[in-house]
Amino acid sequence: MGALDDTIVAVSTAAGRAAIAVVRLSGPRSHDIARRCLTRFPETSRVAVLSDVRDPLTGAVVDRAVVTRYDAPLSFTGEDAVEVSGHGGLLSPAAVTALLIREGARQADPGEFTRRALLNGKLDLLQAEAIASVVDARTEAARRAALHHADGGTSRQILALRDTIIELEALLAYDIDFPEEDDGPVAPERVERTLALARDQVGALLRNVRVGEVVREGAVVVLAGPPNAGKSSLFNALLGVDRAIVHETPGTTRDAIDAVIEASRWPLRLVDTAGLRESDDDVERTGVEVSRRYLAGAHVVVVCGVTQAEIQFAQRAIRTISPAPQVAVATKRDIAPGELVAGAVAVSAHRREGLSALLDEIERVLDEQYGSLEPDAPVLTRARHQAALTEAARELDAFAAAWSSREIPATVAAVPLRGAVHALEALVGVVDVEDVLSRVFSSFCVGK
Ligand SMILES: Nc1nc2c(ncn2[C@@H]2O[C@H](COP(=O)(O)OP(=O)(O)OP(=O)(O)O)[C@@H](O)[C@H]2O)c(=O)[nH]1
Ligand SMILES: [Mg+2]
Repeated sequence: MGALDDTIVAVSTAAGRAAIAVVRLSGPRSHDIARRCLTRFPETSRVAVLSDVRDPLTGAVVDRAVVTRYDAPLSFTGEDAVEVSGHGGLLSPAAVTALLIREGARQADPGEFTRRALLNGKLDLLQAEAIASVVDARTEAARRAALHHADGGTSRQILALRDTIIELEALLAYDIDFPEEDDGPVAPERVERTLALARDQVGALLRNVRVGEVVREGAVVVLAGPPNAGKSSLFNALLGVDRAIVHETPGTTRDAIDAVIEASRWPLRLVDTAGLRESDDDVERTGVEVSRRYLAGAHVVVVCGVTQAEIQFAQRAIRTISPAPQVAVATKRDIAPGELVAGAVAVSAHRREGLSALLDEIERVLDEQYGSLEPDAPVLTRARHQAALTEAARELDAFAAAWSSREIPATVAAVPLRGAVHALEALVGVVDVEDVLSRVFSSFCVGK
């Protein structure tokens, strides 16, 4: 990763056929370089002008673009910057970029713009990651959670937790400084109260990591049951399009297919699977194996069947494969209307009946498992977040054990608290975390 004193350039929009492509230039020489290659350069910051992009050596016009100038520190990166919004497609943005590189800019590494924003104090690490997450979000809930990070809300909550732990350290330090007083100047209950508060906060954040996975990928909702139960028909009905093949022949579905739908609160990744049964057909057997794998990783299993006996048999069989909570569904209610199946949601894929009742039930089960999804809760989604919070929780546990034994001097007992503070600071990125940065930014897109 280059130094901050060079000027970087990259196409910030996706490659391909498009009306506009934005070429971004950032760094101390960005204005100079752009000025040389443009017939008109904006005179003031944050003002756009229409200009030709022209090769200063040959005089050839490379593109026509709307150019915006940004003066440090009022830019995304905090540096002098220029955005050239020219024609899209594969050739124009590449030609503009090549010209700017020839004139002294350097091709940016993935995420390098955001990295500079971070190093210039425009963002913290959680916010920087959140920007990538907003771009990558595949579910509405993931997008909302990422926006909350990007806005700094999550960072503030984590820093508040860090402050609680620092307060704890301060209480202990006070205790250490005045040991001669009988019970110490700080009531032990006060230390314990603050510790309990910190542990609660870490616990709540850690629980949200589990939710985070679900929010990012969608809760895996596997439709399972015997062949011909109407699973693929239900999958299509819930999706609103015919994706899965439906046929009267049992054993139609061989491969699992999935699709994400937005229910009212949770994003759901519906998976249609092969009907569970012993089969002599190799392909079908492989399909059943795939079903088993999906079942093992399911958050909720929707157990489909036409009769009570069929559903119960499938429920028992699935319980041996998957610990996930089950929602029983009695299918094809249009042809078996009289037959009520106790405890099952009645649906008809053909008539599109019972579908919202089924979605409600799935969401109720998810609420029960993960707590209801609040739009503004700090949802941490990455393995890095989980590792840092687990570390903080472990350090707090270590302190709690040392403190409650009362045999260890407060100075020594307090050591793990520093560890907890460091873990949280690394999470938000307020300390020097060069290696963390490199890992985080390696997954960014170029031009971001
Ligand atoms: N009347 C009625 N028939 C249905 C309904 N849902 C499915 N069927 C019929 O039941 C048969 C099997 O449906 P599928 O959706 O392919 O069943 P499946 O569970 O995916 O079957 P496999 O993939 O073979 O395991 C087809 O002939 C469907 O038209 C329904 O709601 N009402
Ligand atoms: Mg099927």
